[in-house]
Amino acid sequence: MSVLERLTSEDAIALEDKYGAHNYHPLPVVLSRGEGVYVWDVEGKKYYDFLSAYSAVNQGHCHPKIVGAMTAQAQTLTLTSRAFYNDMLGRYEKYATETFGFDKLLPMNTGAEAVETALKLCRKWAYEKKGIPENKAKIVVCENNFHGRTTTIISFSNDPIARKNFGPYTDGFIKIAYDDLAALENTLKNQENVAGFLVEPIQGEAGVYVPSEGYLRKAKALCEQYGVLFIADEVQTGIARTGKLLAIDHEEVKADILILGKALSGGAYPVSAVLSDDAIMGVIQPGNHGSTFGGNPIAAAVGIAALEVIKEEGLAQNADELGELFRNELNRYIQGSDLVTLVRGKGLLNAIVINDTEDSSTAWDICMALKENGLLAKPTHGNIIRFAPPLVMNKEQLLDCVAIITKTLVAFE
Ligand code: IF1
Repeated sequence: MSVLERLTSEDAIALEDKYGAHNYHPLPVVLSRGEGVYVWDVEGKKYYDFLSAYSAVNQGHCHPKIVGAMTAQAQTLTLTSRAFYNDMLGRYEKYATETFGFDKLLPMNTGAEAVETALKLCRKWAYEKKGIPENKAKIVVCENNFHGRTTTIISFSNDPIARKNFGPYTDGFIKIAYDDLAALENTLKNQENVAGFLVEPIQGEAGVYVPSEGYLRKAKALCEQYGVLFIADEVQTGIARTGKLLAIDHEEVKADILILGKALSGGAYPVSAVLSDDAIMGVIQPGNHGSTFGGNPIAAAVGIAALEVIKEEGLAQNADELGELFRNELNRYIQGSDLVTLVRGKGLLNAIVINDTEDSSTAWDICMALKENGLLAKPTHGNIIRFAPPLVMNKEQLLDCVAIITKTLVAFE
């Protein structure tokens, strides 16, 4: 078989099964094309994408402006490393820091790399600015967090599947309950050497847990009170997904360290970033941190285009309006349902909770039926299905998706 020979779904799945590590259990659909809110499988069946690659494709699949910027740059200069300057990085850094309101940006590639960068930055600031004794810094994190898959990040995960048999683990993290201000205040008051608080503004993987109104604002105030850095992981919730440019914008909170990824590139290329002001980012000196691809010209060109699309197409506003419509429509369905107990979310980051046990296959079975009915979604944990379409969706398409979802759910009632 030639590498580019047309494959059936079955062939493609068999190839991955034989030659690929089994680190995922994908829904049995093999995609070969994407455009806007749609994807097609190798047999040509069309689907609504209701996952958006976990909120990386907020601008829609293969957005012409983003793809255009990427292909133009790819034919000009792809990678210089940071041993030399390039003519795209500074432009991107200026545009992105002005967009999010920070002095400086440290460019990386994946979300986990950006989270690791933020942890290193927080610790270095703690030793050199706050005066915490070296190697004593602690960073507060939340139970049921998801921040990536590196050894340090899974060291503070409580998901046994993500964590077990990857030890020994990195020290220096304190876990507290999410959306619990008393737990945060007690920790900041009683624990020595706390350097930062790392938090997802909405816990995505845990099942789209939206914290209580005011949690983020009061958490930031507690961090200020105790001289601790508020570190917002907006890899999944950022870039207009929740109806504002950032999820913390709903509470007018400015992070001390902001972590971005995924839709920072519209899903076209790995682009992530850590943003902070000079008083914090200034502790990073040449040789302290870096990456071969971090800040490469293609990433810079794609990052600019991806952010311009968000602004030019008013995608935050659209996510806000369509998210409201989606939850209202699903809530109407839930009134008469024994199967679905709850819909929750913000903007176009939503989830439904299925009235079954965590280890039941119901959520998976519903996603398989949704696939047959032309909509792709995947359970997060057990009995929770995340719904996160591209933010370029229009009202007619959303209502079409609501019809598909409710028609599918009815068959399981
Ligand atoms: C997988 C989850 C979502 C993230 C937040 C950092 C990262 C992620 C808030 C790391 C990445 C991805 C990773 C992917 C599936 C997906 C995911 F299910 F894993 F948890 F979205 F919820 N912070 N999330 O959500 O970014 O290094 O992946 O670029 O690993 O299975 P990354």
